[in-house]
Amino acid sequence: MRPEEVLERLKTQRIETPSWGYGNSGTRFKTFPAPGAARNVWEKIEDAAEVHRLTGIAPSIALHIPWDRTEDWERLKRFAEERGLRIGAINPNLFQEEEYKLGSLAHPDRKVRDKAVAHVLECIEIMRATGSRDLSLWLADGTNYAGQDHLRARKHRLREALERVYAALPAHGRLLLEYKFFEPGFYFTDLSDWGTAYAHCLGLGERAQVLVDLGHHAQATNIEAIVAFLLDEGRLGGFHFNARRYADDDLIVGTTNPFELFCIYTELVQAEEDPDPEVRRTAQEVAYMIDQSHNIEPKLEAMLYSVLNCQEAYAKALLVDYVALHQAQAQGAVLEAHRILMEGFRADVRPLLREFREGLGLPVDPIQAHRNSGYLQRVSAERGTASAGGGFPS
Ligand code: PSV
Ligand code: MN
Ligand code: MN
Repeated sequence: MRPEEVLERLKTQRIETPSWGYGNSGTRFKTFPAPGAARNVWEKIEDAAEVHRLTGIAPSIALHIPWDRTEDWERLKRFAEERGLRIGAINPNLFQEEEYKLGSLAHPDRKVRDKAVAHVLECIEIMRATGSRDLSLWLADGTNYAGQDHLRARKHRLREALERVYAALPAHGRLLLEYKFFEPGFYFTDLSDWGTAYAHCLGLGERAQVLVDLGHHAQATNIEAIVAFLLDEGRLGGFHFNARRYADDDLIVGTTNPFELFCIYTELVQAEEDPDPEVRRTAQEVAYMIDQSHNIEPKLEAMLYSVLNCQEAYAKALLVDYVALHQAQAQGAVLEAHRILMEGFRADVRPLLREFREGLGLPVDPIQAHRNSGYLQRVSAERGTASAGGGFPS
């Protein structure tokens, strides 16, 4: 693709940032409090707006219920809109209540399953008020011991609960089903891989789609192949971008995994240009979201860095000569095909991205602009340093 076309395509890119990335969050060992970290959903929206102001491509924020609370969701929506933001995916929390010891939607006791479904239905009401399209569901459901529960019974309970959730979605709402290969159940996980999530989505209906979190795979899993398959089947709903060395590390996307991120984007670019309109439509509707937990790094810089890494990966993927690539593939020219792909990865897109930002009146170096802006000093003075103790934010 020519550089002018790349610049046009870059204008269409969108990355959603997560509210939980702006508050104090960390590991289960310790959360280090950060001066100026957002203390509530209003401050998280202010921070997300700052990331969007500096990058121009992060116009929405995902919420996590009940970590994010308000009595007035309409007001929150307006508050976001006044700052150029939209409320994005709503994430129910089905893992922090005492009752969920044996699971939530797959729990053996119907009363607990009903409680979990009721919470998700409450989140669907919030979606209506905030105008959110996506309900993003990750379950901590699983077991620790062989024989602890009946695996097929759990599958049936989960499906039944998901059917109740799916039936309650707003007309154009989507259910994004997230899988993770282990944790907190170490013997068995109810939604452990993309195939399980995909099978449930097929059983539910078209608006149930799979969410791919980069941290939720075993080492050496080929995530771009999963992405390609789901795109082709019309079931790739969205991403949770992050980086992992071991498992669900939730580090800044593109730090340890820039090549993985690039390869994922090459699949998306090819799908955006596919002759099949269904594949193109699936690619256009993918929700690109970040799911990171910043503990030792400055939170806004971490988020800026993540968004910019996605932008860089997309720009590189756009530069690949796919016509030549497909020709080489058809000829079985193994290393020529590889070389053509690598031309994109090796391209230095920094001058192009500077041009892109200049063209839109954005700072050419958003991280430096943030450091110079005085934003962190101002919010640190206003918000102070909130105490933080445990792993997950409360
Ligand atoms: C837990 O693994 C997790 O990191 C999932 O990725 C969710 O998306 C996220 O927490 C927020 O609930
Ligand atoms: Mn996730
Ligand atoms: Mn995770």
